[in-house]
Amino acid sequence: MTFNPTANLAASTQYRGLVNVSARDDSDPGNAVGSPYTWTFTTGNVLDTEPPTIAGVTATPTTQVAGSPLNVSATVTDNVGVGGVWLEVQAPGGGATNASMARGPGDTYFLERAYSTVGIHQFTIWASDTSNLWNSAGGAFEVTPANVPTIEFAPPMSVDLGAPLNLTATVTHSVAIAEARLNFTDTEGVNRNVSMDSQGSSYWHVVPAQLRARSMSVFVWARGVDGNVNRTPVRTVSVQAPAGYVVLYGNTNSGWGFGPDNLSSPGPTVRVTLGATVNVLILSADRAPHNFYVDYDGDLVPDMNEPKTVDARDTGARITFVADREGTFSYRCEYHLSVMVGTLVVEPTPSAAGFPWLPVAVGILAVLLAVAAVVMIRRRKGGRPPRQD
Ligand SMILES: [Cu+2]
Repeated sequence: MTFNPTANLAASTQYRGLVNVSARDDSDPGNAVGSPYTWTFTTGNVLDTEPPTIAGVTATPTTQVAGSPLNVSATVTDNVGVGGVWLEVQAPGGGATNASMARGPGDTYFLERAYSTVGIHQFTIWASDTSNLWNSAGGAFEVTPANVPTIEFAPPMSVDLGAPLNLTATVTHSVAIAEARLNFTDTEGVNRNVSMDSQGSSYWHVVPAQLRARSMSVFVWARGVDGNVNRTPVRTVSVQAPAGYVVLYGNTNSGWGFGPDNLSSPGPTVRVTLGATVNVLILSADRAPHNFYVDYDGDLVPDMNEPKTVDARDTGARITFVADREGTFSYRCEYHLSVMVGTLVVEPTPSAAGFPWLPVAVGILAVLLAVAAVVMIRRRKGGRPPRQD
């Protein structure tokens, strides 16, 4: 009996053959088989020469924003058996990763992960079979910059001592902004992270007035409703005394001082010259209300003609006045008259003090007149025609 399968049998597989009683022998009309005949056989371990087949190579999506998941998959089959499947990815600008792909439905293999490097990524799927025969197939995908909020933030280079600082930013995104925060380290070294107020795409936060002439560091952070976040670089804002101002710090119990750490009672003596324009900035070192006035007449009451600031508390208070009378006076805080007191000395100007402006001026005038007279005499002599008589 000859047995001819209509298709190739698989290797290393047991098969069962069956001849039933309808079978006849070669005679005419043919003798039936006495009883059914069954046998089994196992195919041999043939030499595998076919590597795996890789089809349906797909990157999903083909363009993905940085940091979001991207799936690479393919259908891998083999005439005997698939040994393993790997994904090798070349990052733009160099560097490669190689990782095993997992078995999915049917004959699919996949690897899902996020890529951070922006640009075209070339990849190769490597597949081996159980006979260690290899095949590969290539593809590519693109990673684009993450879709994150845009933050425009340009804080000023400096802010005055005692002045609040309104920091503003414009924050936009392809989807709505969920939150924008201001992170700042104040001049005391305290770091704060506060939610910014907003209207439309405008965001702001008012940083309290600072008492120390130091730098603050600030940056803005924003998050979209899609969860994507962005932040600005750290910027520096220096806190400075306003130009031309005498800065006085006041404290209920310690008096006055030129700095927050050197307060005394009586406070420091302020010296100005007669006729000078005097600019004073006072800062409340204890955040209690204080003011500053010059008690010209010494009656312990700020009078109409005496320079006086509004109250300084969370922000500083300023005043500009002309030192229009010579003498030694007290400056005070009207709420803490005895502790918060100091001396203002209005000194005579150098001219009034001794330099002999009047004699010198008269002398210079006399010299000028003399020179002018000589010049005129010479011109008259030179300009006259020679006499003919
Ligand atoms: Cu006071």
